[in-house]
Amino acid sequence: MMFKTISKEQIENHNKKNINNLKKDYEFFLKKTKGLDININNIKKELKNFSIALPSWGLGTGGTRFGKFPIVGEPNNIFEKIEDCAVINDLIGITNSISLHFPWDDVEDFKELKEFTKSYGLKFDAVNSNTFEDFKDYKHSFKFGSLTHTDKSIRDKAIELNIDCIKKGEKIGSKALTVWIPDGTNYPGQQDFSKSLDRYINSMKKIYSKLPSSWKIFIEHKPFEPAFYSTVINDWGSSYYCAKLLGKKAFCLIDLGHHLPNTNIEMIVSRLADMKKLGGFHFNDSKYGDDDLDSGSINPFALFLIFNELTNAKKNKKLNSISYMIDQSHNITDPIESLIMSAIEIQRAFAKSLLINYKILEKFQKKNDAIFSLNHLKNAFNIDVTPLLQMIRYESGNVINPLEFYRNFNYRKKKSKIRKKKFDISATIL
Ligand SMILES: [Mn+2]
Repeated sequence: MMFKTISKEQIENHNKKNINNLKKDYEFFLKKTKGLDININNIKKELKNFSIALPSWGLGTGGTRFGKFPIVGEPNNIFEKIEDCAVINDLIGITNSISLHFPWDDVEDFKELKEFTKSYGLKFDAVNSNTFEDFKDYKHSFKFGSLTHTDKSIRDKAIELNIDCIKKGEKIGSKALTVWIPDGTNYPGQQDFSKSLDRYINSMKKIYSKLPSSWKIFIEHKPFEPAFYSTVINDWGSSYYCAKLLGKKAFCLIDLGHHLPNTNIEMIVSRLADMKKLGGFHFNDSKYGDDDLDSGSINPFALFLIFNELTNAKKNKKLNSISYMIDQSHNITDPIESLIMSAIEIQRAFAKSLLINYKILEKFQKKNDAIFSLNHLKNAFNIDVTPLLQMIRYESGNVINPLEFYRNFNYRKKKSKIRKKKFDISATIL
């Protein structure tokens, strides 16, 4: 933590006011977990090593196809977004990396960007390629697809764009490229499913051949939107097939919202972990589809079940190193507040999974005791780990109550005096 915007003193003052209450709550938490046969210091260590990357595109107010509602003091460029990321990380301490999206986050001087980011104690996670829209200077169009386009010259443009992302990523110290393509069809018969997939694989092979040896490539699947009849990489099966064909550096990325309602995502997590092809996550939550709602805001139990699979796979030595990233759109909130809450919700689900005793669970499973198996999971899920997470933040020099601190800090108001106004219409103060 570099504490450039928030001073250490401000954090200490906040913590001084809250530490006595926290100590009482933490005592209670320790009492509650006493009978669980867990090592709290090991759990703390695991939680302190856990980090989640923030999405650069989640720092500005998002929007829907219906419009955007700006707020005062919102960031105008990637440098200002990094300032905002640093505020989040200074408060919660578990988000020290940022995932960029190109060409959205293009800058003239990547060295300057890297240095600037480092000066805030932050680094870069996977870079993302955007082949889902056309930009002004394009002489081609991705309207009918990118890596799978029927026209080779357009496929070449999409390949080039992805290779360009790798080059930019190398300049900023990134180690992975996430590829999500919008390619697919809106009408039956519009494309040949099989030929589209062949074109995807051939295009991806060309990108893969340009990956530096220490890099990974993540394949992100999605069943619909903007193509509403079919997508080329529609599910984890297609994603796994392509990752397997490409080679050792290719992995599958699970975006929670990229599944049809009620899909058993935790089971997909387990399968991909077993197959050694689970590479990363885009966390968010959804009620209907790719809603990009805040992580854990709709179904925290489902999030917990995902971490149950991850923790179990790790215990069984089946888990690769995973890139944890957030992918959300914040339409009516201050993105900083949404991201603080979301990162903590993800950390919370992970923490609860660490309270599961897999030896006990296995005993119930062997006896086919459905109720006590479920009850064992529910017990872990129902324990309030808030004091544990607060204590970790306190011990790491972060803030006991980050949302409360941030509200009182008046960050947006302060920034509105420095940052130039992006919109003519009056922006709201949250
Ligand atoms: Mn995503």
